[in-house]
Amino acid sequence: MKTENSNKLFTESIRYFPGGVNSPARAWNAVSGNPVFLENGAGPYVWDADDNKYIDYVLSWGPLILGHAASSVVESITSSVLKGTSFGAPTKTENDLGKMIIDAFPSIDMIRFVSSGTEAVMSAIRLARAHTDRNKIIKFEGGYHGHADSLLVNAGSGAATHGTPSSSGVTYSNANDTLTANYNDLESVRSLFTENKNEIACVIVEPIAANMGVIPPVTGFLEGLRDITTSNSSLLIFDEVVTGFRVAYGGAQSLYNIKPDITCLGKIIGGGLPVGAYGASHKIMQEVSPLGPMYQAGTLSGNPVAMSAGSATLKALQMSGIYDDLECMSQYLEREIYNLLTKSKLPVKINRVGSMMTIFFSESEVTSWKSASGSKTDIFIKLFHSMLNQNVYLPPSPYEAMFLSTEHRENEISSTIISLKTALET
Ligand code: HOZ
Repeated sequence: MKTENSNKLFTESIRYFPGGVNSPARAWNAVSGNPVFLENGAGPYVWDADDNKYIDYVLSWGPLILGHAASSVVESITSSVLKGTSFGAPTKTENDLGKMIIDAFPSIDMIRFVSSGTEAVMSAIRLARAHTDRNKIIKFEGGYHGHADSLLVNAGSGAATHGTPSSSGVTYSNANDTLTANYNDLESVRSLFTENKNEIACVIVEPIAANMGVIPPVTGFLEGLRDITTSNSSLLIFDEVVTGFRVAYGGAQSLYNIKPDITCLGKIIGGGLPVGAYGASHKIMQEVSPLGPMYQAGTLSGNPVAMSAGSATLKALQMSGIYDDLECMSQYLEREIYNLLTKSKLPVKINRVGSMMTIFFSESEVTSWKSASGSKTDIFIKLFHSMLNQNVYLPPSPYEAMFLSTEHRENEISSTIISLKTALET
């Protein structure tokens, strides 16, 4: 594979940006080697600076559920951009997308658009604190909710320990208000509530973990979180930045039939442009400025071009059968990968919900960060590079989700399988 141009660009970019990138996962530290620089995307494919063509299973880390440069999205962006790119004033485009999201999520009566998932989550935490007048929050080990200070906290070794910052620049007082429990372990949540009676503002959870690889909730986990938070007058926040409109039109909450108090969205609702949002009941959203005392603002919030990309994407997703079709293709890919890897005697567990999945090289089931981090990452790294050489672009980390779009058809899946066969033989 030719990589001359990508390498040249990387040599230049490390002079401009820390690690040569504007978001760390792109630097390929988890798989080593230089990242490829992408130039074009169309449907399920991307092309790099050396004109190598790949089947793309990253899809901008999730937003591109319709594939790259979907014509309805491009047309909508184009017609919006011709009318002006930003006003810093209300527009009809916000109403249109806002209504579509509120119709799709029964737990949301009102919504506030922001410009990224990080912003959505950071604001949702502030809202939970404002509403409950409490400071502490619970997150889960291995759960990633963007890079706001209070969420960049590691669990350490016990479920009931106070957090330690997992980034320099995060203060201990900030970390001390963030308690960490174990994903899929209700007992660890209950103990934190017992030890911090009447102090916990909220529990924030990815209802299907997607940032330690894909880890679905075990039966009863989300129901348990709902019960524990309700009985402690604490709020339940679902971070559906990845899962919203991905695993079902109404997100993971419709799939598992649980109503959180606050929902965070991002990725798909921006159709590939920068958008985030948080929404809740009327009662909770009354806290948000200018209605209430919780301040949060942004010049580019509800940007008309981004709103139009989101609306076009959601409109396309309303087409009947789309999620069944995604499920069918994803199931086919999972089955074929599983058969090939087990035939090669590799220890494999594939976690999949709809069109997002992670291949873990592990003997045991992967249900938490502990089991995810115990998987054999060296096998994944080798596979990542072999697949890249066969023109398949997997997420450059063993702890990320691979995504399918509506454009990943039999043709792409069977090419992926052929590539995997070759990768396993070499
Ligand atoms: N936080 C993203 C992965 N879950 C990576 C974002 C990026 O590098 O674009």
